Amino acid sequence: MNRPGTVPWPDEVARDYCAKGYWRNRPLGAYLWEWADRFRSRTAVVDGDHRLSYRELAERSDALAEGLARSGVRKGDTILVQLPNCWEFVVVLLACARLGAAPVLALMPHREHELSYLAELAEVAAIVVRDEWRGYEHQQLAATVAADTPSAATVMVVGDHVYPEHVDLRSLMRQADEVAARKHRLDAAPPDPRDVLLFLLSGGTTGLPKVIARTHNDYEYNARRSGEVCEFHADTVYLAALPIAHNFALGSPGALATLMNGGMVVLLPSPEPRAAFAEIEREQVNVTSVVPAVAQRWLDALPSASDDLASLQVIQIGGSVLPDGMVRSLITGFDCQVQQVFGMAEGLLNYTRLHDPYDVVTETQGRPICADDELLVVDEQDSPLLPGTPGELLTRGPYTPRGYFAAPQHNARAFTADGWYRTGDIVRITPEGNLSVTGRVKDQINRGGEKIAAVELEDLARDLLPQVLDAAAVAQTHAELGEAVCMCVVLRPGSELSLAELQEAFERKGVARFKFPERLAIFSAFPQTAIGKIDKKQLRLSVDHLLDESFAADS
Ligand code: OOB
Repeated sequence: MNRPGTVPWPDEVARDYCAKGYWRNRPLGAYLWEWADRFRSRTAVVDGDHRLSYRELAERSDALAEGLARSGVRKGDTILVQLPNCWEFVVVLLACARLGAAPVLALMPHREHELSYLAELAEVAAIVVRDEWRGYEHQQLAATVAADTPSAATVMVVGDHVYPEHVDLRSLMRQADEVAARKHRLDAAPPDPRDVLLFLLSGGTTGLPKVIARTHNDYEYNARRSGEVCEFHADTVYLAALPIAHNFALGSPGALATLMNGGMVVLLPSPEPRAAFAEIEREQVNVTSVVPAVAQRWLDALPSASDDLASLQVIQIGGSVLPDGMVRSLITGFDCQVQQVFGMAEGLLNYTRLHDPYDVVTETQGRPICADDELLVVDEQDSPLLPGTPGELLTRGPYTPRGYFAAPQHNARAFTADGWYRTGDIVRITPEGNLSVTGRVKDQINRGGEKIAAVELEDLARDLLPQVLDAAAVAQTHAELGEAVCMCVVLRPGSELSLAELQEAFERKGVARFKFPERLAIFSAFPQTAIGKIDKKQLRLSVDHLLDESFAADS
């Protein structure tokens, strides 16, 4: 079964992935009761003082699956989900998997601009949100988005203050009786394992975030194989401090591989070091994943921390380029092993292995998880380069879909005719087969691991501010985040613009805050390349140079 808008793997390739055992042709929900029967009263999920055993997780997920169905959500439907790291997130995800409804995993900072676009693109049947989060009324936001969505989505809310016209999601999870009969009913109508399990968001390089349809088959393999490579087991205690709506903490190996192995998932709503360290001690966490910006905050907080962090055995780090020496600092600072991870929501995952030599762990971003992950390093004309030469990485494989959801025009550029995904990353492959990420060709800003398409910001600046003649968003080197957004503009003659005005315009439009430009640079004209395009390399250099000068002036 193929949903409209998805791009399936060719039949013969799919058959090969099944024959090789990568794809097991079972929906993810089919595993839920297997876990429950094997791991029973062991704790599956910890969220503050709330603990769910494996059995409770299965019972609640089934209850919610039927509750969703009673509220009008059907197999094959799509749901927009915007939840922080909380136990309800896990139940919603598994309930959707049982029912065969696919969640689009939005991030907490997303606002009307992003959510309306996603709701319309995916024609969602429901929108699941928290009532309120960090002082922001998500329930109100969801109501606004639902009212604008042609598919007339039902709003479903997790929280204590659910409006009467909305569905109280927690109450749907609370049907304790009828466990066996309900299980039987859901088992009798399983979703097709080739159908979409969930939709992940890509930072993308054009317009708003692209949506990636991950199937039951491919994402189950993504998590299972990652768990094997990272040696997850029944005593794994995984701290999800990064958003689990993101592929890294969700399934690479993340929360899902922990559950597959009978371990315990500890959820935290933020990676803030004090809370994270306290939780590591309290729950005896032994593995976690961070992006470099978070790792730096943890390293900075370490000298003044009094928590006992001895349980922590492995820190996985990835999502953006690491500053020199960071892996070494983590190994010594936390007295633990480090794994570098170079992954993407589009699929391909690379890890350094726990038994790799020190140099491989500190200097490379590891190697793929599957023998059938195909890698090609090419030049600007798509010609393969000699081994060891840096170039753009193209990839295909059993968990790298062949196209973005409902984006045929973009797919024509982002994928080759024979299905290779253009990662936009510049890599070098060592003789031992490890990858080293040396740069990128995609026009993106990687703000502490959050990817932002430059074009999206440029379109916003031009559309929202009449005084902007031309706009170019570039990454500006940032001490903590690695990169931050700098908006370069050329203004109409005689007009003015301040950073505050620019940010206010973004705020009014309902753009996620992490995309707000943190710096404004006004140019009389942009530098151009030989073929007349804006020379972003040059712009980036001049922006960083301006910054250096202002630092010099300050000191
Ligand atoms: C992860 O996924 P996404 O989809 O947010 O971002 C993917 C992109 C990559 O194409 C690359 O540009 C960058 O993020 N990236 C890295 C990196 N890991 C990701 N750049 C340099 N070094 C690394 N180690 O970011 C993601 C997904 C699953 C696991 C880990 C990260």
